[in-house]
Amino acid sequence: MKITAVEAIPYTIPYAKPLRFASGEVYAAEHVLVRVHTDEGVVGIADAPPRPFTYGETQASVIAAVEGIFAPQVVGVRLVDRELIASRLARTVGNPVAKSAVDMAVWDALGRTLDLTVTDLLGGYTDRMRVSHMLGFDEPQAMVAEAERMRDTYGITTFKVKVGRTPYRRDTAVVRALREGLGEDVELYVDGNRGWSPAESARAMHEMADVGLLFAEELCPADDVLGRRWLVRQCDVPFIADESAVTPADVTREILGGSATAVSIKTARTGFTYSQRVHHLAEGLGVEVVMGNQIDSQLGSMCTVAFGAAFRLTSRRAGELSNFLDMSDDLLTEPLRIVDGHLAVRPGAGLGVEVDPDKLARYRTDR
Ligand code: MUC
Ligand code: MG
Repeated sequence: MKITAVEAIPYTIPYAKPLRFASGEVYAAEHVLVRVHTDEGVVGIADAPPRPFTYGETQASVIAAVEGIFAPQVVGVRLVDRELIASRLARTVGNPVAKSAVDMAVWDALGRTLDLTVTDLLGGYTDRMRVSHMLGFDEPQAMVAEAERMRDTYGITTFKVKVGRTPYRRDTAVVRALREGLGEDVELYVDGNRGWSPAESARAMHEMADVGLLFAEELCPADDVLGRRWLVRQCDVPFIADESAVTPADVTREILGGSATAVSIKTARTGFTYSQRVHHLAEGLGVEVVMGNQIDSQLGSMCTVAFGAAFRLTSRRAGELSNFLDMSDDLLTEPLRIVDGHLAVRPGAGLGVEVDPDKLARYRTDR
């Protein structure tokens, strides 16, 4: 089970409904499909969704890092030597999305080789996750209508609301409209993508005190250290670190420094190997975890659910697993299905999903 080659294939699929939030907007999935080949003819797959505004990576930089730096370091290594692979990838700073795709494709190839699901390899706790849907910037009535459609069509009852606009009342009005429109039975939380100052965040949270929020995520810049600690101390819901806690070391600093009280795990940026470390750290520190979405494709969402279902802590809360619904198409042979508000792990080996060669030929941009 030795790695013989690693491919990085760029593709572009437009979004039917673009996602807008405080730090950027996404009109098309300009991602990179990573394939890890072995000497037994097994091919592991994973998706790399570059997010320039969050990590500085682009489609071109992901391809350059995978082909130029990471592939030569992992070719010849056995699939089971995941810690060796992780330590080689860690020689290069940054490039979290490129590294994670290589890491997850290795786990997928290992699962296919051993005829086990990735969830079973990781921890095997359960076989599905509850789904949380992310609502991007729009007018209040449009966001309420989208949430109602998600609830009525897919049974989703947890919503993450993008906030962080100025004036902040634009967003608090949306959150209030969602609570009034959807009632007390839905779970609502907010994500500011660093858009507000600590003081604006505090005022907005104060104004929403009666709305019954589940969490608040990354409302202000993490680098405003004292301001963020001041904000987190007065928050009466867990404060999730997302962009500010990309590595296990970041998580340690944020939590012990009092500038976050919960963690978002995104497999797109910590793969499976480092997501395990973040999970174990969060469990040891006793903080809540949400499986986040990096505006993932179906393959990326499959990675999130495969990891989230593996542990009790990560499957406890609804995971952000539905952004792919806004894409105009996808690469997989069998589309993911959200049923009764849940997304299930695929029973087959590895991630249990296959890329459709015709779709890949249609959307790849390298030939
Ligand atoms: C999120 O949780 O912030 C937006 C930017 C990004 O990197 O992920 C998304 C969702
Ligand atoms: Mg976030």
